[in-house]
Amino acid sequence: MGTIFEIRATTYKADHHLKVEGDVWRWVCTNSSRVGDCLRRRFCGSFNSNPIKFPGRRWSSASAAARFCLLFLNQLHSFAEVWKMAATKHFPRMVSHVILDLDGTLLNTDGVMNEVLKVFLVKYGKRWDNKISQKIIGRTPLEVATTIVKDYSLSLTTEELMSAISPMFSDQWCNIKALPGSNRLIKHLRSNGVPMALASNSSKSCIEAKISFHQGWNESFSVIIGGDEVITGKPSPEIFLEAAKRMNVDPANCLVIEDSLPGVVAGKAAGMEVVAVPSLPKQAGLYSSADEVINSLLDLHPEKWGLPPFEDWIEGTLPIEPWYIGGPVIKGFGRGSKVLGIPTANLPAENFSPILSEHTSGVYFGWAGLSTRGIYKMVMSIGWNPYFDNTEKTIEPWLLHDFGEDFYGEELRLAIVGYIRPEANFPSLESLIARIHEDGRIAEKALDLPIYAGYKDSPNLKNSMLQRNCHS
Ligand code: ADP
Ligand code: RBF
Ligand code: MG
Repeated sequence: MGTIFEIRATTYKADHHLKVEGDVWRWVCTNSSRVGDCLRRRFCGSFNSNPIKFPGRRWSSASAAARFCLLFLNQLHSFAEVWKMAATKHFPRMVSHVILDLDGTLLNTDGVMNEVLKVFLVKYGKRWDNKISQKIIGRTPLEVATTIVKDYSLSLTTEELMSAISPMFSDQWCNIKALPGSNRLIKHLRSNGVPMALASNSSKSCIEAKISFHQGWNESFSVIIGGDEVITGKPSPEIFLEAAKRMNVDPANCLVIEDSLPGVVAGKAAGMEVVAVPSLPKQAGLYSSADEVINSLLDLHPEKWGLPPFEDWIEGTLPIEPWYIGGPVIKGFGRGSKVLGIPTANLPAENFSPILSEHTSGVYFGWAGLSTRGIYKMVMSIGWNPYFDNTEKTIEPWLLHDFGEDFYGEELRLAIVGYIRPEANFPSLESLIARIHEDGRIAEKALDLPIYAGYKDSPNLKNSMLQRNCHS
């Protein structure tokens, strides 16, 4: 079937078309600008519609063209019943306000929580084993305490547990790190004038204490609301509805960002758009009610929700605060990756588990120093390699150089300077390999950019980091 509907939005740089062929609609853009890519992602879907023709027009920028198309589509939506299905399925609603959860979403609270519970339970002759993590994430402090008392058959009341454990947590608040992408997101929304609320099941005073260790956070939120300020915490929508009310905005115009299942359920019940960022690995499947599930805040694309896009991506890469690891090259999984053309020089992950847990899984790149050979470009994955469904989080650095031999036992030092994408699963080994090669090309090219090239000379690549890792 030919084109039955087309919006043409010509900018000075490119031609944008929203084409509808049969019941398939597609965004077509004549160049590969970032806006073009984002539109293409967004305008893919299908629906049934009657033929409508729209005259071509010229626009001053791609985003003006996009706004025009959206406006037009929204109008059409309100007139034509047929659009309903496509619009709810494929058009995320445009929002104006963002409501963020704190623990596990902006803050890496899990590490501290595990540590405190481990120390506490030992006193009662029990061993913390992470098994109940999924049960307590996103719950109110009272619910968490009740679950622990019950699941560990402790001989104390919920109240006694809470009063014993609270000071242990407060002592640790200064040690809670921001999750990757938190500071970037807060700064971005704030500098673009997008109002933000913080809504957490923990008490308002705890929230304030925790965020006091993070510069600029307190003043970035127009509303901060704790679980003690509502009758029922998440999964009840109450806390989000109250946050919207205090921000003076319709709940339908809010985007919730949440790591926990109760939080996602609460956000949807409040009639809001919800992006889930699960804090436990391999849990994405549980979050089907969310409008989108992302791996980390680094993967958030605000423009999908009508918010200003991040502008820090450069040639398919995102610069990050560099971090450094090093150690002797050990045997990996022995999958014969070399045969596939992607040997990965594995490091003993247990030597730096704290630093590894700080960084979300994904594909990163940077520079690699081999003690006796020199410094090379490097691309790597961190995580559970979904294709192989590993049980351990590992680091898989592929040095972009042909050595023609192994170097097991040699000391390898890495400077990780940028991010490329989340880990993914693939339908075939061929498609995984093709994607890894694409990652390699992206890293190879990006590392010549001044923003990344300088780290090649980092002293961390030349001096032994073994000692430092032991202390970190
Ligand atoms: P393993 O299962 O031990 O990781 P691989 O098939 O992934 O085995 O091969 C990795 C080994 O190959 C590294 O430990 C290293 O000794 C060697 N090697 C050779 N060239 C490279 C390269 N360009 N990048 C990483 N490792 C390489
Ligand atoms: N494994 C996956 O399952 N999914 C990925 O998205 C993925 N991306 C990778 C990207 C790079 C740059 C590298 C070097 C490896 C990646 N891997 C990924 C891991 C790959 O499966 C693994 O290194 C080899 O199978 C060797 O164990
Ligand atoms: Mg390997």
